[in-house]
Amino acid sequence: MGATALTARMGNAATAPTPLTAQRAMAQIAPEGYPQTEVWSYDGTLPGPQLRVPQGASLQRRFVNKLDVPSSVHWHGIRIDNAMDGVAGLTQDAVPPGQTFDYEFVVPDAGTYWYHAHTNSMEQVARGLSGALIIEEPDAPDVDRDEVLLLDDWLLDPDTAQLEPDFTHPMDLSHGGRFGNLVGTNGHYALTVTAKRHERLRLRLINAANARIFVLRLTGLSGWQVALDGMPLPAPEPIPEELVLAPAQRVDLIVDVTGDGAQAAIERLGNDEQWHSQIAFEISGEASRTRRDAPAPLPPNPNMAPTDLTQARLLEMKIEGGAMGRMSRNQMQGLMQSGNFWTLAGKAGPGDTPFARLSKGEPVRLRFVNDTAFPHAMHLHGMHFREVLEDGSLGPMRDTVLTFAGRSHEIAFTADNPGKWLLHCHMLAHAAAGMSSWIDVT
Ligand SMILES: [Cu+2]
Repeated sequence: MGATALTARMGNAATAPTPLTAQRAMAQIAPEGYPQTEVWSYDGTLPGPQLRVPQGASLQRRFVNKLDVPSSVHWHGIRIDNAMDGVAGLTQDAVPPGQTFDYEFVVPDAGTYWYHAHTNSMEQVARGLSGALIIEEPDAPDVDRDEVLLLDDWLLDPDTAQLEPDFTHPMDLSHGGRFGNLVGTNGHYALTVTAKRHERLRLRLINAANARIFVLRLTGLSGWQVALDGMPLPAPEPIPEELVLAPAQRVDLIVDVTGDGAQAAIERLGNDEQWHSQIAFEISGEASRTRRDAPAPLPPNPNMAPTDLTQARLLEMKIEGGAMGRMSRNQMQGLMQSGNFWTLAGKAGPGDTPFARLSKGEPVRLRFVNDTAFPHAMHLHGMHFREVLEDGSLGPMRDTVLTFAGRSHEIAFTADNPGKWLLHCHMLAHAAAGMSSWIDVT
C-alpha cells in the first residue's frame, strides 16, 4: 500500500502532497537591460525548484497543470515504478490543463537526477520545464558546499529576449536539433559562484539543453569525477581535460579551489573553437591553508552488479535518417510525409509495438548502430546500463549514452524493472521526429 492510500485510510485528509505547478512565469535570462523572458516553469522559477529527497524515501508531488496545454513530469534517471515515469501516451495520459496528477514513488538510488516535461518535450523543455532532483546519500561525502549547476541554452529573439516560438523548424528536426543562442546555468546567462581558496565543492552538473553537447574544462579548480548519471563510480577518477556532457547526462565532481588568482571557472568550448566562461567562481578568502586529502568513493547504490554478458541476448538498433545521411531520397521523402526525419530499427516513432519484449531479469546487449551524420544521446528509461567498451569490459553505469556519427556503441543491462520503457534520443527534436522507441519488460 502506498503512503497516499495509507494516509487516506487513516482519515488524515489534510496531508495532500506538495504541489508542483506548471505555469507561465517571467525570468531574467538575458543580460540586464534586456527584457525578462516569458517561460513555462515549475512553481514560477527557472529552472524549477531543486527537489531534495533522502535515498530510499518516497517522493510525493501533486503535479498541477496551470498551462493551457497538456503536460506530464518525467523523473529522469530514477529507477522508478513504471506508472510514475511520466511519459504521456506510454505510461500515463497527459494531464489536461487545469487538472492534476499525483506522483508518488520510492527513490532507490542516491545521486544527481532531474525532472522535466515528457509531453511534447521538444517544446516544453525548451520553454523551461525542467529542474534538478537530488537524492541524498545517508552518508554524504565530506565537502564544504554542494552546488547544483543545471546547464541550458535558450533560443531568444535578440530584440525582444523572447523564446523563438518555432519549435518544429525542419532544419532543427533534420540536423543537430534546436540549439540556443544564449547559453547559461541555473536560469542565468552568466552564473557567478563565490568560493574560498582550498574550499572543497561538490559540483553536480546537469545538461538540460534540448540538443547542445557541452564540452567543458576547469580552470583554477582541481579534483575528481565521482558519479555519472547519478551512479557512483567505484573510485574517484581524474576529471578529463575536456569533459563531455551530452543532453540529459550528469556528472558529479568533487573539486578543490586551487586557483592562484581571484577567479576560477568552468569554461565551455564554443562553435568558434574558443573557450568561453560558463560558470565563474570568484575567489575571496581562504577555507584552509592547504588542500585536503583525496575524497573517498561515494557509497555504492543498490543493484549495481554488472550484467552477465555470456548469458545476454543481443539486440541491434540501427539509427538512420536525417540530413546528409545515407537514407535514399525516396525513403527520406516517405518519412517526411509522416512528419519524421529519423528511424530507430527502421521505425519512426514509438508506435503500438515495442522494439523488444524482454523477460524480467533478462540480461541484454543492445548495439546502437549510428548510421547518420549526427551524434545522438540515447536514453533508456527505468534502468541504467553499462557501455560495453572496445576491450569487452563494462563501463560505468549510465542512463544516457552519446553515440557518434558512423559508429556503433553497445550497452548491456539487466531488464530487472517491469514496464513499458521509452528508449529515445535526448536531442529532443530528434525524439519528436522519429527517434523514439520503447521496450516492454514483463
Ligand atoms: Cu538524436
